[in-house]
Parts: sequence; C-alpha cells; structure tokens
Amino acid sequence: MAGQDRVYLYCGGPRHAVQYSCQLLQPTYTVGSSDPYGHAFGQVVVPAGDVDADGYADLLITSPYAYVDVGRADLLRGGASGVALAGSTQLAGVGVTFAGFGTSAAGVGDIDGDGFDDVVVGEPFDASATMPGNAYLFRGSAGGLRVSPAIVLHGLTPGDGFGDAVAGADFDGDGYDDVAVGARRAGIVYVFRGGPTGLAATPAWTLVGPGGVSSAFGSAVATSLDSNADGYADLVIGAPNELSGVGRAYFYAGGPIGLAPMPTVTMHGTSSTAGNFGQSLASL
Ligand SMILES: [Ca+2]
Ligand SMILES: [Ca+2]
Ligand SMILES: [Ca+2]
Ligand SMILES: [Ca+2]
Repeated sequence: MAGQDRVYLYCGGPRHAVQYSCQLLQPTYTVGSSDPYGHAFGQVVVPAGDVDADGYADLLITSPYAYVDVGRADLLRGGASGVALAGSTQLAGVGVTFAGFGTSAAGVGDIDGDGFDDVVVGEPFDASATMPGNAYLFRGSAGGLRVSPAIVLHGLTPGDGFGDAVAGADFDGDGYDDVAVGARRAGIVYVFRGGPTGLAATPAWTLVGPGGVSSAFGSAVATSLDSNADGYADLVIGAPNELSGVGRAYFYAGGPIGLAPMPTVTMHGTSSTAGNFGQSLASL
C-alpha cells in the first residue's frame, strides 16, 4: 500500500534462533498524490558487500516506483548496531518517469580491485520506452558509496528492458569482478568485464537466449559461485516465458576466456503452463 512499504530485517545471533524482526525500516520520504503507485520500497533488498571496507556488510534497498516510477535506491552502511535508513546514501538514475531505477540492484563485488565493493542498479524503462534501458555502476570508497556513477551502461534497442536484472562475479578469473545485465525484452544478457580502470562500456560477452526473444531470457540473472568447482564463477539466466510459460533457466560456465557462449545445463519447470520457472533466481 502506498506509504506503508516496509522492510523487516531478521538478525541472527550466536545463542538464539531468529524469531522476530530486530529492525524495521520504513521510507522517510513521502508519496504525493501524483505518485499513485507508491514507492515499492523494498522491491529489491540485497547485500551490497562492504562498500566502505569497514568490516560491516552494507545493504541496498530500492524503491523503483518512487516519484511516478522514476525510482531510487538507498545504500545503508552497516555498523555495530545494524543498519539505519536515516543517513542512507541516496542513488538516482536519469530522473525520468517510468524509468524504474531500482527495478534491479546487486552488490557486484569489487569491479576495479581497489578493495571497496561496488554496486550496480538497473533502470529498464517500460515497454513503451523510446530509449534502451540503463545500468549504473556506483563505486565504493572509504567514505561510502560514491553517488556519481562511475559508468552508465546502455542497452542497444528502445524498450529492450536492459537493466531488468543485474548480477556480478569474476567469470574469467582475472581478479576483477564482472557484471551481467539482462535485457528481457530483447532476450539477451550482456556481460561487461571489470578491470583496474573500472567497467568496460561495451560487453565482453553477449549471451542470446536459446528460446528466442519471446522467452524473456534475462528476466533474472544470478551468479553461481563456481557450481562446477573449476575456480571460475558461473552464471544462471532465467527465461520464464519459454515453453509457453513453463519457463527455463540456463547455466553458463565461467572460464579463462570468460563465459561460454552456450549453456552447459538447461533446467526447466514441471508446471504444464504459466509456471514461469526462472522468473526469479538467487545468487549463491
Ligand atoms: Ca561497510
Ligand atoms: Ca571497487
Ligand atoms: Ca573478471
Ligand atoms: Ca565454475
């Protein structure tokens, strides 16, 4: 409901099982009458890594419907008493209605190898957009996350949904984490290499959905931290509309030259219709 979005944090501890929410986060900014859909505060709640390298994990929370779907994201720095929304680092995208900044977000590891973890936030726009979607890389630092993006990655075609899903890991084992960005309406996932100067603007690997554009390949992307134990991070990509909505997910293996162009494992749901297997995935 508009204005009542909440995020509940459940805290683990050494002696007690988790039974209740130890922290409740609510947005402090208001929803105006021109923002009928509310914030969708908490649509994405993901670990951000440790962006300031202080030893406490940090948290990324997005509100992709805020301000008539302009969207925003908040980086909450962890500390001895947890996290707080007050004093969060606010991240913003292009500032256009229906852009949906924060539809996806991920801690992507350390793209540039400076010791501070970095994050990526997706901004896919809706299907009627006259421009491709975007994905923003925000770099960590000793003072916290920098609010100016280090680079803005773009899709290739208007309304392609580029930025609907993002994930990061070191797929080619060079010591720098890399970033995968799904473009759901194009049925493509683009993967950008990290390096000492940051993220390359053009993709190193382009993965085209085996089931075609209508499969919604790239709706979800997740890193699989070396499922096949060869020392390279791997990538799982969902195609929830494939097989008339039964859905599939594909496993792409990392390696010394990066991600293999074709999946090595194909997974599918058991539902006959509309199961949408692969709609959501979790990085492990
Ligand atoms: Ca931290
Ligand atoms: Ca970094
Ligand atoms: Ca890499
Ligand atoms: Ca692997």
